[in-house]
Amino acid sequence: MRLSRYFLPVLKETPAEAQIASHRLMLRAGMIKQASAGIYSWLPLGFRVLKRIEQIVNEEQIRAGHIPMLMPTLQSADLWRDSGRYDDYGEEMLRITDRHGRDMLYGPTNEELVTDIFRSYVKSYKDLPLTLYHIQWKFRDEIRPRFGVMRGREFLMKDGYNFDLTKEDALHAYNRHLVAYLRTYERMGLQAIPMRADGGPIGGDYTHEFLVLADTGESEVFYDSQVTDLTFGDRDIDYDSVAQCQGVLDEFTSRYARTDETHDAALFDQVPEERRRVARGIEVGQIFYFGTKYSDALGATVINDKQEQIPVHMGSHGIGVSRLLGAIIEASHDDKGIIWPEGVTPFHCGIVNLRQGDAATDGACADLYAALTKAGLEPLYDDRDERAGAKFATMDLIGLPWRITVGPRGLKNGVVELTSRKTGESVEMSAEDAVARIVEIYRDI
Ligand code: 5CA
Repeated sequence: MRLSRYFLPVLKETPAEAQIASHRLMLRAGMIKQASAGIYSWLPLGFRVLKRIEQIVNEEQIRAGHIPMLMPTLQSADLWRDSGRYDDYGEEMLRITDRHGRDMLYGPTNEELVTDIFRSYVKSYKDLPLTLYHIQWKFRDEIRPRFGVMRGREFLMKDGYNFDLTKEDALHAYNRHLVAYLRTYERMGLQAIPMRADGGPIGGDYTHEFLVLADTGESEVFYDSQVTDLTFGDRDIDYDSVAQCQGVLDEFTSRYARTDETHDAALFDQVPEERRRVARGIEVGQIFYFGTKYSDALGATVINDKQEQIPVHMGSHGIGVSRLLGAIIEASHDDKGIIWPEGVTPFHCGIVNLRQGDAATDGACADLYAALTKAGLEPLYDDRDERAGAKFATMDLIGLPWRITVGPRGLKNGVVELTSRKTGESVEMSAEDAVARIVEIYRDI
């Protein structure tokens, strides 16, 4: 993409309404624009990152054997009356009446709808296990939407639902989700720690939240510092292996790590004092096992091998897709702007032309652009007629991990400059080497 033809409305001023870095930077980098309280338009740069995050979530869900689909945002109130949640959900639910006077709602989550789909088609234990998921907009009429996409009213969520014959099978599905989530967050450059939590309006008493540690997080968390040493890395997991998935769950959840809702001071005291931590975190996902709560209420049963009709065991599993942008920026920025991890960056690298209009630099930039594009990468080429300082400031603000700077002086010596946004380090090399280096960096991402 050429910046001169793109739509990147960066702001010079720091927006007064933004209290935390990620919100400020998303506004300044022209990623989002508030449409009304807690509701945002995703401008092209923000939309790109959102799509990358969705793609990683999709890839990891499919790898775990979960099946993508799409359910609507608007739902009929009837199903929610059957489950008993129509009244329970309270004022957070946006209720709508259609022209025929029918009660509708903008879905805050999808347990009812997916259970209805399940009960309409699945009749036999032979069709289990089954996990369906979608990535869809949700609406929760939060009393205090704040921090930009972090606590929105309209937000994008991946929500998945497992249907299993037995509790053991459903717990395997739970563990599978935990593994898939660990992989998902790590690919985004995040450490998200599973912590025992509370079921809230979704229900169930077996649930973990995934928290990214950050001073600006809304949740208070208590943990054994050893949990921060754990990484999933590139281990190969067989998602069908009950033992392997259970092993990962045990490894990642055996040390004390809880949100304030389930914090147990007596248990926490058993952690050696030098390892006890009290901090804040951003909840980027949550997994639940809630047994037969919805299948009992909505009649989701299957016939087992003894010809008995039994309710299925279920769980639901959510990732805050739009919230993740905020969480990633909170975890990765400096005073100049965002520092995107390579896994989610909106463009793979920037190209800065220091003398726009000069035949040699224009030509070298065009060649670089073509070579990167040919290699399957998406560069953002700043071809505007601007001062170098302004171009660098824009690149630093929008946070592309790599920048290639092309100027007349370097070209005379046959070199361009490759700069890491993270370390600020610059290395001179030939344009071909710079392309090869970038290709190499993104090879396994
Ligand atoms: N049905 C279950 C799991 S599919 C569910 O709704 N879980 S949840 O309530 O925990 O939401 C899943 C994730 O969505 C949360 O972990 C959080 O990351 C994100 N989320 C929840 N509320 C908001 C909000 N108001 N703004 C942005 N993200 C949110």
